[in-house]
Amino acid sequence: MKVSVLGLGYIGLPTAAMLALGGHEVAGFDVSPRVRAGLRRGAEHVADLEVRKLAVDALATGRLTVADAIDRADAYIICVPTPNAADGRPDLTYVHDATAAIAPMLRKGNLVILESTVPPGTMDRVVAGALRERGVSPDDVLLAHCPERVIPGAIVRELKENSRIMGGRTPEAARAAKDLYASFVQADMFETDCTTAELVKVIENTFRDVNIALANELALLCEELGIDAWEAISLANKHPRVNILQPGPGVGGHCIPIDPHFLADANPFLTELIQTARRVNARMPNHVVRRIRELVPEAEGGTKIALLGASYKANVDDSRESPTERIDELLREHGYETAIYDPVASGFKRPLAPTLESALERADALVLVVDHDAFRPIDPAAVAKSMRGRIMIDARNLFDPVRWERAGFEVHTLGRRSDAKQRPSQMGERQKRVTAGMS
Ligand code: SAJ
Repeated sequence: MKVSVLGLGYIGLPTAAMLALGGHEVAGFDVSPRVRAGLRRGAEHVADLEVRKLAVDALATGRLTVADAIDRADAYIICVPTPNAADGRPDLTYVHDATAAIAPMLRKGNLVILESTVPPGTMDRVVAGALRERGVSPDDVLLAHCPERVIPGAIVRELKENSRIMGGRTPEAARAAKDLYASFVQADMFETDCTTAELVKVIENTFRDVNIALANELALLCEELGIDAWEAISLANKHPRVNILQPGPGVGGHCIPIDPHFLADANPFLTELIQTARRVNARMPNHVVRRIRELVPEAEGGTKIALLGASYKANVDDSRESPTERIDELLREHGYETAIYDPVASGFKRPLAPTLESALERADALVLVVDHDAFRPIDPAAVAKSMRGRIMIDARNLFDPVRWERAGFEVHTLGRRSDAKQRPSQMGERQKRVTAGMS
């Protein structure tokens, strides 16, 4: 089959490569000349080395080509971003424009697949709508929504091994999409309608956001109660039907903090739990900063905090919506000097420290924000030599507290505080009344 893939980002590129390796003739197009040029130079701009190798292998077959314009094909796959606009509502401009761009090329019976995550109803309103605007009847083509499910960090494996939801505007469209993806998906592919597929994708990420919010709320509560949240959650997870995720300094990335808004936006009155979870997670950077301020009160100036990690999660380079960005912003608003070290991240809004030592120099406290594997071997004795202060705050429970204490550090971990009973309660009067009313 001749396939055109629009958008060669973290989903479009590996999908195009998989299809080419599976025997299809694939023309990949991206609006960014930088991306097209990078691909032609051996995908050197791709940080994920497995994806880079997959792309290089596919290009070597000659069946994957990088196109400077959208070409006619039998099937079109749209993999473009769906960010949140400034008003917090989903921005579907890229989806609309990509559909409008292929409209003049479409012939009867062509397959058009949208992979991007979108609010329920988008296939009907935006995709079919854009075709109608360009004089193409959506009934003349096969429209399907096949939302991506891969997790950054394991994209190549998950593309093959994860089951998929194939949402067709008609059953024929779902089947056609399934036949195309059968060239690389080794797991089940479930056929449904477009709108259900749209909802399912957003439910998946919302489930994760709500689960992490529970972990974060428990971490805050455990800090109040003087209980170790990490131990408590891991013991609760010994129950065969409990699986709580991990607390942390916030929920970042371009999916989980955004997709729940697609549901909340559909009906703000029926999505209280979803919105609360979003608020709990969005406030975690403030909590981390509150703990830093308790431990290292900002002096007249010159109080320096070293932050470890800038990407949105462990072992990925992507820094979009990274909790570090908010923590750094808040610290600087409070007058702290900050330095951020991350050997993995790219595209962070501020310049990063070139070395760990330069970030630690004169630092009064060290805060671990991202649990990269590259941070595990850090030697606390060497850190102590570079720093001015002896405070280490671990927001991911990565470091061994005993080792750090032995090196002379005062260790603090998110979700755990040994001084809970001695310090005045953090609960405000209103919170106390609410709690009293509950008992
Ligand atoms: N996080 C925690 N605690 C946890 C797990 C994650 O605080 O226990 C934080 C991470 O540090 C990160 C954020 O949540 O800041 C999101 O990371 P993630 O690993 O949970 O998810 P993503 O955004 O990398 O990928 C998700 C995946 N969705 C689900 O697992 C339901 C992936 O399968 C999707 O394809 C992807 O979103 C997407 O593109 O939609």
